[in-house]
Amino acid sequence: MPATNSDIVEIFNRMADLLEIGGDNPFRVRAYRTAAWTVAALPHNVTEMLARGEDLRDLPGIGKDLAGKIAEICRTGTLPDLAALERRTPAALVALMKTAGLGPKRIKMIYDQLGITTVEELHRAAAEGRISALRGFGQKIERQILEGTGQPPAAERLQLIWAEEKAEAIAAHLRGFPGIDRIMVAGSYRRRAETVGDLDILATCEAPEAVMDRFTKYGGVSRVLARGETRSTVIVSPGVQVDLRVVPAESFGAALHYFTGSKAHNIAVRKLGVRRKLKINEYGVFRGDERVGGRTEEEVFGMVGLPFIEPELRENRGEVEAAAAGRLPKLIALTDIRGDLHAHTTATDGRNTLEEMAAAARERGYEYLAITEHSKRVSMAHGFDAARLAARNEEIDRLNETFDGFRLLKSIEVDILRDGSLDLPDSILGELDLVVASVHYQQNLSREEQTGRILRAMDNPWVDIVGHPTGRLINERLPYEVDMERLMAAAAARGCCLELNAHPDRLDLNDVHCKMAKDMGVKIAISTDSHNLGNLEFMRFGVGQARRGWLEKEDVINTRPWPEMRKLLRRRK
Ligand code: DGT
Ligand code: CA
Ligand code: CA
Ligand code: ZN
Repeated sequence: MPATNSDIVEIFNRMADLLEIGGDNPFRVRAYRTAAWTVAALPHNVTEMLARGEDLRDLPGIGKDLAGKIAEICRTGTLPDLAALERRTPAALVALMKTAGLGPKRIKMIYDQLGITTVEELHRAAAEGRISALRGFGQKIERQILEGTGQPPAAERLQLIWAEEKAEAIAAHLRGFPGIDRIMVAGSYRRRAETVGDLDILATCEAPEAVMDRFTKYGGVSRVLARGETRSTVIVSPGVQVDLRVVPAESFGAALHYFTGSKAHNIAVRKLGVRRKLKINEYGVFRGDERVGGRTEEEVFGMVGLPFIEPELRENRGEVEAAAAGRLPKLIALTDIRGDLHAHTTATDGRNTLEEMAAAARERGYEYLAITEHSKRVSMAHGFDAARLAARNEEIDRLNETFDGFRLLKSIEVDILRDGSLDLPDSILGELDLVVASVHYQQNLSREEQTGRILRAMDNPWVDIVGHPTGRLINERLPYEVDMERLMAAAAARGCCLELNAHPDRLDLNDVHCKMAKDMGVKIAISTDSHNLGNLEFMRFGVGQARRGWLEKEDVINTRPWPEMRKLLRRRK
């Protein structure tokens, strides 16, 4: 069974967690995390790289030992070291770490000193004040446990990037099969939801039997749950369910509409049908017993008097009404993007040099790329002080001389300090092309404090964009407490933009916030937060999220050529 990159990432992260809980050497722990990060950011499938004879030791942070382990995972799908570690660690602790939002170090202490192994026990201990009594644990963590344990996602959903890797691999496996007509991945995946519960694939073909055979024999399948003539369900590692349904060509549009969902959207469309005495289901559109449509989705929409509604909008958040009124947004497309406004290089915590990042951006056809290194407060990332920033600016000026139709923008991702002041003086920020300001530390302030902090940062006239405005990490960290309504009202009043961070771990702003920004007149920058040149690809996730948030080309600043975008920046107003 060929391993995917996500398998490797998962195994390495799990190794790191378990080693950390076990109190292992921190360097070894970090080595696994770094390797997981490296693999996660690779634009290519590792199994294929190995098949081409590439040496994994050329990758950053991967030595002989880890390269051997990756090869082993690719060969067998598992790692014996992990199985051994799992036998030594209470499984409940690992689960606890995920649900409680605490790191492995703290979990280990809680386990060692209080013997806690379940979320319920943790909650009880926090309520009884036994957590804050531990050395190194404050009231804040106790409060966080009490407020947080109800919230984190119970069943972990697959992030869109990994769902995409699985979906595309399976679809390609099926497409290559003779007799297959059409393959479409429907469900939340087609709606570009930030996480996906399971994959729903539809096919039309001549010989359903043979296709089911092909599907259940796909190399990544770890279990076949059901195998029927027109429907099969399998599990592919790591525990992702995939449904394949074969439907007749005359039902394809109806089935595609039905299985793309969302359920709430389907219900709203079906209601319109009822008014016209039409029955709409996954087999077609019917008047009495007569099929009157369903070959295409356009036909389904058309029968109820609607134009085609893009999948990303199908959440029953007003799209049916907007479609009926002829007021659907003309959604932004990936090809509208002219540049990227958030990127790091080797000068701080990125993996590629300034020159390499510029070359990759130009190769994508971009007209500009903003280089936004961290500022000095983010010491872990070797953030810039004023002197290093000045030297970098000169370097950018020199490089820009050599480009035609492309420019690097002089920028910084300046840290918003605890009190809302910025990590670099105004005189320095004023010299740049644009400034992104982000919160990185003290993410657990009260709602009042956190909102006040970001509002104060926005008072600074040199802040053009607020980066990853809620700080959430999907499946990992909840957003910080912040009054988004006040933040957006302030952004609108000041002409400050908000970022839609396109990194698949972040997607921050989320879809609902994007729509809110549009409605409140706040402009958005869609940026990848690239830490290597492969990350520039993440733009597609940002655009997907933007489309879910009803954004049009005009709502997003980096759809404009630099001279025009520049005029939109707050510093030019
Ligand atoms: P997921 O998998 O949790 O990320 O979300 P979806 O939207 O892919 O949901 P899923 O896989 O349960 O079902 C796929 C689609 O099938 C769903 O979006 C709408 C449709 N569907 C499922 N159950 C029902 C239902 O009871 N009524 C209607 N109208 N549609 C349904
Ligand atoms: Ca699904
Ligand atoms: Ca499903
Ligand atoms: Zn960044």
